[in-house]
Amino acid sequence: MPRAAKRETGQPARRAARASRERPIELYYWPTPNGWKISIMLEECGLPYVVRPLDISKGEQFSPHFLAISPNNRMPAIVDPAGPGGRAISVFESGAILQYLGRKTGKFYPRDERARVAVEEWLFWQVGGLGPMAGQAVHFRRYAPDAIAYAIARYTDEVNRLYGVMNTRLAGRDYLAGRYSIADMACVGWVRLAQRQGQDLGEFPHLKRWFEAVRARPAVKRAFAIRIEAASAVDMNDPQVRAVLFGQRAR
Ligand SMILES: N[C@@H](CCC(=O)N[C@@H](CS)C(=O)NCC(=O)O)C(=O)O
Repeated sequence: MPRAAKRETGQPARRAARASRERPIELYYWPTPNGWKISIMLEECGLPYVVRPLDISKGEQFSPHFLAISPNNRMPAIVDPAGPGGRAISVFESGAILQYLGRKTGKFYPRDERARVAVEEWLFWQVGGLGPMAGQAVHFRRYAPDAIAYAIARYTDEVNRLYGVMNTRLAGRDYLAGRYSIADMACVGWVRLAQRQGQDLGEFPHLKRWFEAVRARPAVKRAFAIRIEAASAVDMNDPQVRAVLFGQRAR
């Protein structure tokens, strides 16, 4: 769980760290691949934070308080009391949160333009591709009321293609953007659930090696170890849970 902030170098970072020590970042969180991205980054940076569990199975994502922070009714979201100018800021969308924390701390999100472009390519690749496709694969494989063969094949195949892309990318380098970065943090939680997406990591040796290396990191272990008891008890076959999560339309 949250650890004390480490001392940063440079004036703004030191000021931010001092302010952060006083008031932790609030992380609106539920244990899913999107939530893990941010708990991993907070742990990697040693930023103090508090977990605000957001029970998406009960519809807490639709509360006015949360919608003011995250108008898309999705977690993760953060509130940083020591935002720009020393004033609080809220951030939603996991990619935007990772970039914000990377800029705030100067960690895992390089300033050098070429290195930054590489990180952003793989970060956006995850947010626009791997995440949505893996999410649909899991939905049609596990949660759809009928087993629709076409939908299952379409999303399982697409995730398989994406795993292949990562595998090829990782053949010549340790991490997606060369050095360990927010791009790896964005992807690791999805690869953790490969089996549910109908994927066998045995097919992807470079991806498997990367996955083992990332998940062995102490910060990643701590992030994955955060337990939310209520989440373990959610029954995805419960009609009330399904009514909250599935079939959402504009409100
Ligand atoms: N693009 C969003 C996706 C976040 C997302 O899909 N979160 C899911 C859980 S993994 C959620 O909050 N679902 C609530 C709902 O479906 O109402 C991000 O990257 O932050």
